[in-house]
Amino acid sequence: MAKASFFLFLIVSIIGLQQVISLTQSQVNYLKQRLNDRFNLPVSDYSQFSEFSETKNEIDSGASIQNEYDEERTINEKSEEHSHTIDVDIRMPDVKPTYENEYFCHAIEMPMERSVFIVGYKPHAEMGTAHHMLLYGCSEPGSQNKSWNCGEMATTNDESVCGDGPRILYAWAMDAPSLELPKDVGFEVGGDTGINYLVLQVHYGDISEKIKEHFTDDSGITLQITDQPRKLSAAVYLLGSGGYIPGHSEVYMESACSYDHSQVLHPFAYRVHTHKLGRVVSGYRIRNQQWEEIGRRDPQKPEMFYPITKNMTVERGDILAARCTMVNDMDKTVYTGATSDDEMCNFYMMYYTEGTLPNIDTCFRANQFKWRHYFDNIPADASVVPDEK
Ligand SMILES: [Cu+2]
Repeated sequence: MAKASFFLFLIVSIIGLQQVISLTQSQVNYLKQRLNDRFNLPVSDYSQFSEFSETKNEIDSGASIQNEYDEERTINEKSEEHSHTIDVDIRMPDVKPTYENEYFCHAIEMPMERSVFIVGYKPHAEMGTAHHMLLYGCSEPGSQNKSWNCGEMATTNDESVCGDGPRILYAWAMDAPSLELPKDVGFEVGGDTGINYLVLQVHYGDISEKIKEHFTDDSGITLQITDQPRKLSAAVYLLGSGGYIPGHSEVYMESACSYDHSQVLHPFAYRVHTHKLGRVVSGYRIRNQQWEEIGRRDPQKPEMFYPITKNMTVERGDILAARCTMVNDMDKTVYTGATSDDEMCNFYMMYYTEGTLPNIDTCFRANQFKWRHYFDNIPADASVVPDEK
C-alpha cells in the first residue's frame, strides 16, 4: 500500500514537472504508460491521463533526472505535501452517430488493488451533438467493445450499460448548468466498492447536419481523481416505482423506504427520470410525519443533477419517499420497462456523509404501493409542476 502510493505520487509529480524541467516526449510517454498500468486503464488515445490539474510542484528546476532511480527519489522526497489530484478522461472513441436519439456507451476500467476517489467532473460536449451524458459505475460493462449502442429509448438491439445494475454517478445535459461537488466530497470507485468500471453513456440528439460533415464525436468527461480518501463520501440513492398507467388516466407512482443507518446523510443534489408520460417527480424526507421536500421537477426538462440549496439531513428513523405523476392520454396501458414505449419512475438523491457510506442503494416499490396507505400529511403540491428557475 505504502509502496503503491509512493509510486503514484512519484509519477504524478514527475508529470507535473513537465513545465518546470523539460522531459523528452519519450520520457513523458513512458510515464503515462506507467500511470495507465498503475490504474489498469486501457492504453489508447481515447481514454488516457491528460495533464495534471492541481499539481503545484515547487521542485527546483535543477532536479536530477539522470536516471530513473534519482528521479523517483528526488521527486518523492519533495512532493509528499502536495496535492495529488489527476485528470482522467473518459471520452467517446470518435463514434459516428447515424440517427437521432442514438445512445453510445464507452467504458474505462478502475483500479482493482485499491479504491480511488472522484472529486470533480468536467463535461466536454460539442454543442449540437451530445444531448446528454451520464456516467455510471458498473461491476461489469454491458459490452467488451470499445463503444456500443446502449440506449433505452432507441432500437431494440441495444446492449445494456452495465452487465448488472448500473449505479449513476454523474449526469450532464445540454442547456443545464453542470454540478459542482461540495468541498471535501469524493465518490469512491474501484477497489472493493463493486465499481470496477465507469461507463459513459452519451445520448446524441439531432445530428443530421453533422452527418454531412462526416463527423465523429469524442464528447466525454474529465474526472478529477485522487487516491487520498476525502473527509466526506458521496453516493446516489435511487427511489423508484414499477407498475402501469392505464389509458386515459393520471397515476401516482409512489415509493417510500425508512432509513435505518447510523450515518447522517446530507443530500446535495437530485435528479428525476421518467419517459414520455411523466409530468412531475417529487422526493421527500418524512420525519415525525412532517414532509420536507428534497426536490421536485418536470422530468421533461433536462435530466441533470440539480443542487439542493437548503440544508437538510437524513437520519435514522427518517423515511425517504418519491412520487411520479404520470399522465397517459393514449388508449393503451403503459407498463414500466426499459424501452421508450415503456415508462420509468426514478428519483435520485445524491448525498454525502462522513466516513463510510451506509449500505443502501435503492428503494423500489411495486404498483400496489401507495403513500396514502401509510402516511398522513402528504404535501398538496407533490404533483404540481414547479416554476422553472
Ligand atoms: Cu428510463
